[in-house]
Amino acid sequence: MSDKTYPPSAEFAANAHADAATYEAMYTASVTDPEAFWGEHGKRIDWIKPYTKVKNTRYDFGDVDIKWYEDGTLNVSANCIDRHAAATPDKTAIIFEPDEPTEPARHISYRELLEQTSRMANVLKGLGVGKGDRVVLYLPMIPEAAYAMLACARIGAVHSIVFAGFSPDALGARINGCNAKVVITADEAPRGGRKTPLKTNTDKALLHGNDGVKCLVVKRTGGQTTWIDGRDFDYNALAAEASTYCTPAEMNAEDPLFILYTSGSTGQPKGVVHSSGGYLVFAAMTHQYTFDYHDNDVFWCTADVGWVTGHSYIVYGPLANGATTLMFEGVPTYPDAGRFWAVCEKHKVNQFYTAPTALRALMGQGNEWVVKYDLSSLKLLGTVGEPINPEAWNWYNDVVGGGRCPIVDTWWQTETGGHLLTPLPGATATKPGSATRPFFGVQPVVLEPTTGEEITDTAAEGVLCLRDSWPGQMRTVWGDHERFMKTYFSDYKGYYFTGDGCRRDADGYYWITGRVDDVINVSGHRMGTAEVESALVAHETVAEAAVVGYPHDVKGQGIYAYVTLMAGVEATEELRKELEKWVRTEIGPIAKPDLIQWAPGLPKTRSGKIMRRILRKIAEDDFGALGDTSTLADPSVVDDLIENRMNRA
Ligand code: 6R9
Repeated sequence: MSDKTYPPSAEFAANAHADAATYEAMYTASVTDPEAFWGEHGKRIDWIKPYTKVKNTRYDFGDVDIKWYEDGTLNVSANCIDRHAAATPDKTAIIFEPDEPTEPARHISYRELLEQTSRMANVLKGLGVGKGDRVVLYLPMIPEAAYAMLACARIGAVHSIVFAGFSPDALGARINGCNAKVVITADEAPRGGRKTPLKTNTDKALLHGNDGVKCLVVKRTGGQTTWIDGRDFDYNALAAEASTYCTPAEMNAEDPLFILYTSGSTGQPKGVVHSSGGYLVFAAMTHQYTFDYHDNDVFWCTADVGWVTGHSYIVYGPLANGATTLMFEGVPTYPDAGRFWAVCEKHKVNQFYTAPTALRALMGQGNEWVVKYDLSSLKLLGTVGEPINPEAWNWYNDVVGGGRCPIVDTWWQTETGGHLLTPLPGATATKPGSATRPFFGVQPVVLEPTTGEEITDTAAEGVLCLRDSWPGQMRTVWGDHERFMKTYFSDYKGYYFTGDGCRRDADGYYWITGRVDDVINVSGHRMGTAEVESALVAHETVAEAAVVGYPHDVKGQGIYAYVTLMAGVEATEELRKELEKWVRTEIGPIAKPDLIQWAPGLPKTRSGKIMRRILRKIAEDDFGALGDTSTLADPSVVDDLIENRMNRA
C-alpha cells in the first residue's frame, strides 16, 4: 500500500461534473436529507407517474424492507432508448466490436436500438412472455444481449443473465431457480478465437429441468445446432417478421428489473433482485459522476453482461444517460496482448473501465503492446472487482494513461447495484490501492468484527458495513427473503454487512482488505468455496473436500482445494486432472482449482468443524503462524498437510 496521493488536475476539475467543493456539498446534502437529495436526483429519469414518496427503508432484523420512489411508475427501456431516440436518433448507442478484429465493428444508433429492442420484445410477447415472467439470457457479448435485456424491461419481464462461461449444470440450476419461461441463447459464442457451444449447453441444461421452457436461439456463427420443434425458436426468423415498435409497459418503481445469481459464503448462489426505479437512478448517476461522462464521449466497460458490472455500466447506466457504450465480444489477449489498446485507438475511447486481473496479465506482456497505439482519446481510467495492487495501478497510470488520466478504483458489489466507494475524478485525490471515499448517499461504517461496535476514530480497521440505504440496493433474494435478511442483516444488527474487511486511514480513505467470509475473488469474479466443495464431493472418488483462496500473481486469488479420497482410491496425477476437469464441467472454467492437495485428513475441531483458518495459512505457505491449534481433534493431520503443501514460495 502506498500513501502517495494524486490530486485531480485543475483542468480536469474545472470541466468535471463535480469538483472537490461540489462533492463535499452534495455528499453532505445526501446524508443529512436523503429524502430531499434523492427526490431531486430521481428526476434524472422520466417517470410515467411521478413519485410522491422517495424513501421508505427499514433494516430491523426480521423486517427488512427497502423501497424507493414506491408510488412512481416508469419504463426502464423507454428511459434507456426512447427519450434519446426522440432527441438524438442518429447518435450511436452501442458500438459492437466483434471477437475477430477482421470482422467489421457495428454502430447501432438509438433509432436502431429502439427498432431492434421492439422486435425482440414482440418476439418474446409472441412466446407468451408477459409482466413479471422470468427470462434467462445465456448469450455472447453481442448487441442482441442488450436488446434482450431492454426487451424484457420493455414488457415488464424480469431477466436473469447467466455468464456464457457457466456450465450446463449451472445454467440449468439458474433456469429452474427462477422458474424461467424462456431462455435466450445463441448457436455459439466466439471468444478469443474459440467457440463455446451455447445452444448445445442449453440443450443439456434443459434436459433436467422444468418442461415447457422455450428456447429462443440467436444466430451468431451459424454453427450447426440440434433443433427440437415446438421448444426451439429461431430468433432471426421471428424478428424479421416482428413489428419494429412495442409500447413500453408501465411498471412500478419497485417491480423487479432483473435477477442476477451470485456466490455467497454458504450454499448455492443466490438470486440478487434489483428494482426498476431506484436501480436505474443509481446506475445512471454513478455512471455520470464516477466516470465524469459527458455527451458524445465513448465509454468502454470491458466486463461481460453476465456480471453486474456489465448490467450497470455497459447497458443501464450509460444508455439511461444517452451515452455511446462499447460492447466487446472478445478477450484482452486475442489476437494479441494489444487488443484492448487497439480497440481504444480504433473507436477513440474516452473512458476505459476494466479489472485489475486483466491489467496484471497485460503488464506481464510488456509495454510495447500499449505504446504502439494512439491512446490520446483516453480521459479517464477505471478499475473494479478486486483490490488493485500499487504496481498495477502505477502501470495503468503511467503506461496506459500517460500520467494524464485520473484512475477511479470503484468498490461495489452485485448487491449494491452501483459504485459505493469511489473517487470522483474531478474531486478526489487518489491513492493507489484505495477506493477512497463514499459516493453520494452512501454511509460506510467500520465495525469491530467480534463485538459489532462501530469504530468512530477516523483511522480504523474492521468489517465494512453500511448504515441506511441507497436507491440501487438489492431488494431481496429471489424467492427467499429470509435468506436475504440472514445473509446481510443478521451479523451486525441495523447495518447492511458487505462481507468485506477494510481499513480507514487518517484521511478517511477506505482500503478494502478482502472478503472476511468464505468467498474468494478469482480474477475479479466471486466464487463461493462451498460451491467448489460441493462440486468436488459430487465426484465418485472424493470423500471430502475443503476449498480456500491463496494469493495468485495474476488472478488476485487462486483456488486451493484439499481433497480426501474414498478409501482404496489411488491419488494419481491423472485423477488430479480428472477432478480439475470435473469442476470445470460442473460449474465452469472460472471454478477450476489451481492447486489440488491430497489430504489424508482435514483439520477439524472435536465437534467436526473444519478449521479453515489453518487451511488458509497452509495454502498461503505461511504455516509458521498457525495460531491456536489446541482445539484440533487430531493435530497430526496438520503436519502431513504442511509437508505436502502445493504452494511453495
Ligand atoms: C462489482 C463487483 C463484489 C466483491 C466485493 C469485494 C470485491 C469489488 C472492488 C473489490 C476491492 C474494489 N471488490 N470491487 N475489492 N476493491 N474496487 O465486483 O461485484 O462480483 O459482486 O463482487 O468484489 O470483495 O465484496 P461482485
